[in-house]
Amino acid sequence: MEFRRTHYTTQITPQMDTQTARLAGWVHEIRDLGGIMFLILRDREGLTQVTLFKKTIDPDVLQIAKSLSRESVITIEGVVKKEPKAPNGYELIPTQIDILNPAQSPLPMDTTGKVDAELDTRLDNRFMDVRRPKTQAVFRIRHHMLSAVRGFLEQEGFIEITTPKVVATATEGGTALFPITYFDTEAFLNQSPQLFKQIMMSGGMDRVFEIGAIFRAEEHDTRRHLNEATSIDVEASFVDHEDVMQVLERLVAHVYLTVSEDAASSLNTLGIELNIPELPFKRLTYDEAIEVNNEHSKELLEWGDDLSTNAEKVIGEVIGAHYFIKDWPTEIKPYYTQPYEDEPVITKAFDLMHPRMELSSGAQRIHDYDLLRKRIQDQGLNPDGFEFYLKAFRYGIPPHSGWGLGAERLLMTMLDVDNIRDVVLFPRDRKRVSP
Ligand code: AMO
Repeated sequence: MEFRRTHYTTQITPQMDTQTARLAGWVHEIRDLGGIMFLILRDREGLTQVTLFKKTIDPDVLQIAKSLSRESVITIEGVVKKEPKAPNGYELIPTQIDILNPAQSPLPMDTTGKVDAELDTRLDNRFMDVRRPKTQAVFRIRHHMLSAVRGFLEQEGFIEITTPKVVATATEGGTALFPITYFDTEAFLNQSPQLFKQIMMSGGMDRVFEIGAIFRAEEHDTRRHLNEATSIDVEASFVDHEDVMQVLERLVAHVYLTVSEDAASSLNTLGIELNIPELPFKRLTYDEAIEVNNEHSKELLEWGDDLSTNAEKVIGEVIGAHYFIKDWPTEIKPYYTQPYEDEPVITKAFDLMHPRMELSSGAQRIHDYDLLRKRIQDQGLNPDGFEFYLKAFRYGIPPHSGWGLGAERLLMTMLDVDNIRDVVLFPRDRKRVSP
């Protein structure tokens, strides 16, 4: 039996009335109503109603149809019939059904969306969960989102790089590392491509980006943290933090617009209409953010405090749209951020916020070797471990700036998804390393 993709129809329209079509896919549902039987076939384009009139159908075809179990993989050849009452305005009257691979029963979970499954059941059976049109829509949108990111950055002159995920040192002081055994030495899973993307600025690559995994060994169990996340990282030379903030806000707006056009049918499956964020995003200084919090919240913050989850929520509600918080206290931002020359207690760092959560952090970076070495020491880190990085600062590195944007957070806020695990195929969290 042949089953090459080219042999099958991918899109049937009512205009194909009376023509022969061949479909390949999964048995989504079977409804036997006595004189008539409906078989709903699911393929990458969606659902097709296959109608078997028991009086006129070939008995062999009927027998196969009756033997089908849900989620079996089949091919169907039949005649397209315009039928205004069918979901897509047509139905298929089968002349042949072949079973390519029967599915066992009972199924580990329902694929029709009629029976709700717990998140854990869905994640344990992700292969089957992705067969659900709504789940699949999320991952199709994720594809379009990443493709829009690549398209935008390429247009802006950025070059895509890939950097090691197995490393010898921590990048982001403050967040925990996953140690691994690397032959006869200890290594770690990288928390961020930060050091490598900065080294590339010394390499004269000027504008680079990476879309890759970052690993954070924090033990949180929240709806917006993963232990393995996807970061969209950007670094550019001869620009300051304000310049890369503009790149970032334009990227976000571009992604929303492109996804709304390119992923229209998946958005439709989810019943979502995207509102394209308006530019420019509001910019609050850290001081203003603290003020907004203290005006609207019972949990008061003092200068120098990091913003709590509650503060993010309070400020997010007041602003009601994407916004930046910039000019942070130097002490609570990583060693590589550039303090203001005239007021070094404040640094040229920013966060991009969605009303629900932080989406991105970035900064102008220190490019002066001595200052960078000192800042590493000030934060209680040993500069010797950073020699491979510091070396790139001794032989001519331009002023540069960049940011890291959480791909999952961008997607979950765009689609108003509650739990970050719903926008990752195989999430890694405190309790889950499989599948
Ligand atoms: P930061 O640590 O703020 O900055 O990370 C950048 C963005 O990555 C996402 N993110 C996460 N998403 C899900 N689960 C996590 N555990 C998680 N950790 C981070 C967030 C966050 O805003 N090197 C800097 C970036 C830079 O300055 O270029 C960095 O890693 O959306």
